[in-house]
Amino acid sequence: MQERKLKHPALAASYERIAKLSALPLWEIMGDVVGDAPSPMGVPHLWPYAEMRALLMEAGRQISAAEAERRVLALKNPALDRPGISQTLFAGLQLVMPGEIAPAHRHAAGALRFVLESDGGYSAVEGERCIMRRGDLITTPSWTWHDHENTGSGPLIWLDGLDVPIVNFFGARFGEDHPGDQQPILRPDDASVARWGSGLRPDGQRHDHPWSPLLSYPYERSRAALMACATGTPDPRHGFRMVYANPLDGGHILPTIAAFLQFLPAGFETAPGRSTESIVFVAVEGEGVARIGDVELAFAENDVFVAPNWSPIRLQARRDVVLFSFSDRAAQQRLGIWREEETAH
Ligand code: 1HN
Repeated sequence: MQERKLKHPALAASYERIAKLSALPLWEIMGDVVGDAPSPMGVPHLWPYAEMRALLMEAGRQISAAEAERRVLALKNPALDRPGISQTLFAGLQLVMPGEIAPAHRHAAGALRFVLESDGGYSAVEGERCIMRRGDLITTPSWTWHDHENTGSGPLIWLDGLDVPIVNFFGARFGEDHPGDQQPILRPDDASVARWGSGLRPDGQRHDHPWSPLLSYPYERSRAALMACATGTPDPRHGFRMVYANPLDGGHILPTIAAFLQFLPAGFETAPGRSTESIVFVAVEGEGVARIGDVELAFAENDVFVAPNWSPIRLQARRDVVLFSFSDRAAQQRLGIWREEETAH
C-alpha cells in the first residue's frame, strides 16, 4: 500500500490504521482486482527437442526410472518462479528406457501424455494398458492409478501435461503410491478405444465422471480425422483444427485441460488472435514460425513451445505442419470466464 502512488494521498493516515487491522481500501487497488483486461503471465518460450532429448538421455544414464519415480525434465516458464510452463499448466518431457517401469501411483492432478518417440510401451491407467505409439494422446484423469513401461528396444519419450498448478492453487493436492510397482490389469489393451471410440456407447453403462471415458486417442485415427476435415478453405485463425472430444457429450478430454490437433498447409499463416487460455504446443510434423506477443519462435519436429494467456498468436507453416496443443480452456469454460478475440498483429 505504502509503495504505490496513492489516488487519495490525503487519506494515507486512515490507510495505515486500516492496514493494521489487515484490511485494504479497495478504491485504491480496484484496477488490479477487476481490471479492464488481463496481462499475460509468464513469457512465450520454446524448448528445442534436440537439446532437451540429449539432456533427457543423459539423465537416463544417471538415474533409473524407478529411483526417479518419474524421469521428467519439467519445462519451467522463464518468467515464473514455480515449476509450471504457464501459471495454470505443468509440462515436462519424460523418458522411460527399455525394460524400465515408472511405478504405479495416483494423484489429484489430471494428466495427459503425448507420445514423441516409441518403439513399444504403454501407460497403464486404472486397470488398462494404453499402448504408446508416436502421436498417441493418452489421458490420466484425476485419482486414477497409472504406471508406465517401455517394452521396446529404443527410448520411450513423451510430453506430459498436467493441471498441477490449478489443483495446488485450490489447495487440493493429494497423492499416493500403489503398493505394487505395477497395478493389476483388468481389461484388454486399449479397451477404452474399443468401448467408447467408435461412435457407439455401451447401452446402459454409465460414465459418471467429468472426463472423457476414452483414455487413448491413437494418432492413426486422429491424423486421419484431421486430414479428412482439411478440405476447402482453412479457418483464418486456426487453419484446420480439431478438438479431442469426449464422445459422450462433445466436451473436452479432462475437466481442466482441452487438447487440439491442427493442420497448417505449407505457406499458410494464421490471422493473429488471442484468448484467455495458456497454450502448450508441440510440433508433430513439419516446421514453421510462431509469433507470440513480440517473440518469434522457429519450431521444428518435437519442439515444445508455450503461449501465455492473452498473448496474440500467429502461426506460420514453412512446410505442411501438424501441431498438437493443450490448454486450460476446459477449466475456464467450466468457470464461464473463457474469451477470445482477433488482434491487429
Ligand atoms: C506424474 O505423476 C507423471 O505419472 C508425470 O508420469 C509428470 C509431473 C508432476 C507431478 C506428477 C507421471 C508429473 C507427475
